[in-house]
Amino acid sequence: MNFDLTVRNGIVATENDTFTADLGICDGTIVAIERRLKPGMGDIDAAGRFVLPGGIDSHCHVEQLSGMGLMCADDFYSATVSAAFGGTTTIIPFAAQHRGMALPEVIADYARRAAEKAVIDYGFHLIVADPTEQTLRQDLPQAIRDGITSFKVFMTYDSLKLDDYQLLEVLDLAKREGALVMIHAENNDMIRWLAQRMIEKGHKAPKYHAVAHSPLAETEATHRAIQLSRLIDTSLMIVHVSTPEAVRVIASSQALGVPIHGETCPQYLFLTADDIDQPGLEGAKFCCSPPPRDKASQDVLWAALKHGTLRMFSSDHAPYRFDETGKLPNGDKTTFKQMANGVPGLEVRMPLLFSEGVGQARITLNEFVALTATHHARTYGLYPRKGTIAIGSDADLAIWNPDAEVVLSASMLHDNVGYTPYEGRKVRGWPEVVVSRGRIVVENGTLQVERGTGQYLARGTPKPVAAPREARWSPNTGLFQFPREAMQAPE
Ligand code: DUC
Ligand code: ZN
Ligand code: ZN
Repeated sequence: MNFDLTVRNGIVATENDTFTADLGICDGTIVAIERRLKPGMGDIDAAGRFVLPGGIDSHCHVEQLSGMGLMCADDFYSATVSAAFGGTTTIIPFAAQHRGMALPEVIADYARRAAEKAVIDYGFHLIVADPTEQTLRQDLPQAIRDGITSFKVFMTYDSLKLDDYQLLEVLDLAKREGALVMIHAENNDMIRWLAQRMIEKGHKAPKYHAVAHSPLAETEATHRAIQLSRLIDTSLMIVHVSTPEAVRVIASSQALGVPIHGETCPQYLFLTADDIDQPGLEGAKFCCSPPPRDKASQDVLWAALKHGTLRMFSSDHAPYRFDETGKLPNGDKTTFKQMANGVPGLEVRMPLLFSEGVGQARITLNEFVALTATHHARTYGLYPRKGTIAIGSDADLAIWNPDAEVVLSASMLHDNVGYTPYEGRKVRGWPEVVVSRGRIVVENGTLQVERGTGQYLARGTPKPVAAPREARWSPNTGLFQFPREAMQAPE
C-alpha cells in the first residue's frame, strides 16, 4: 500500500497500551499499525520518540467576550497555532451567549470566525446565559442536533449566572436531548460579599481576588450543583475543580453512583495563591477563577487525577494581556474586581503535565494520554474519530521527544498574551512534530499549514468516563487510596 505519510520506529501509546509500531496514513486517516512498514510519500522517523494521540483541549476561551465585556487576546488563529505547538490537535472552545443574544446568531458568528482562522480541528460548547423560552424550547435543542452537544452554565458572575430554577431547567433539557452540562461552581453571593468587605477596607490588590473567591464558595456551589443534578437524575461536568473539599464532594457523590464528572487545569497543579501575592499589579497575571490555592490542594488534585475522581485535564486558557485590554482596564488603579479573570495555558498544558506527571512518575504515560486526549474525546462525543491511535481514527498525532529540555517563557510561546504564569519553569519532554488529519502542522519549530485549514467538528452524544469504582476518599489522610483488595494481584 502506498501511504501518504508514515510515522515509523516510534513508541506508540494509547490510554491502555504502549507498543512499538509504525503508522501508515492515507487521506488523513490511520490505515495501518504494524511493524516495519515501507516509507510513505512523507515519512517521519520517530525512533526514540513517543507517538501519542494529539491532545484535545476541551476547555479554552478563544475570541470570546467575557462577562465583563473584555475580549480575549487570542483569536482562532493565534489560539490554534499555540495549541498545535503544545501538542494539541483539537480544541473545544465556547460560543458564548450573553443576555439578550439569540443562540443561532451566536453560533453563526463563532463558526464564521473560526472557519477563517483555525489551523487545527475544533468544535464548540455553548455558554448559556439567557435560558429564555426560545432558547430552551427551540434554539438549544437545535444546536444539540447540529452537534454542539455540551454547554457551560455559571453559578457566579452577575451578568452570566443562572439561578437554581434556571439550572434545573437547563439540566432537564440536557437530559432530554442527550447533552452534557458543564458548570462553573462558585457561590456568587459569598464572593460578592467578601469582595465588598475587601474593597471597603481598601484591599484592592490582586491577592485579594484569592481571598474573595473562598474555597467555601466552591464547596457550597459544587455541592448544590450536584444535588440539582441528582434531582433531575442526570450527569454533570464540574469544570476547573481547585479545592480538596470540592474533590471530596465529587468523590462522595461518585461513591453513591451519581454520574458526576470533574476536570482540573494546570493553574491548580502548578500555581498557588502565593504567586498572586506580588508587588503592584503583577499578581494579576496569576488571577483566574477559581484562583490557585495551596500546595496541599495541589497534592489532592494530583491524587484525584491519578485515581480517577477527576478524569479531565484542560487548560481553561482564558487569555488576557497585561494591559488595558485585559488585566488592567483601569491602568494602575485597577482593583482585583475589575481585572479580567483567566490565565493562558493552551500551549503549556501538555508539556507541564508530561514533565511533572509522567516525568516524576505521578501518572503513567497511558494516564497522560487519557487525561489529555482520550477522555475528552469520549466525554464530548468525538471518540473514536479523535483521541486515540487506531485504524480508522483521524491521524492526529503528537510526536514527543521525552528528553527535550525546555525553559518556558512568553517569548517562545505562540499565543498573543505577552506573558506566561510559568515563566522560567523548566520542563522535560516536548512534542516536536504535530500532525492533524495526516497534515504535518508543526515540524522543526515552524508552522507548516495555512490559516483556515482546521475543520469544524459536529459532535455526537457525550459519553463521560465514569470514575473507577475502586477509587476511595480517605477522610483521615484527605488523600485517595485504593482499598486493599483492589491492590492485590489476581489469583
Ligand atoms: N471561568 C472560566 O472557565 N474561565 C475563565 C474565567 C472563569 O470564570
Ligand atoms: Zn468558569
Ligand atoms: Zn473557562
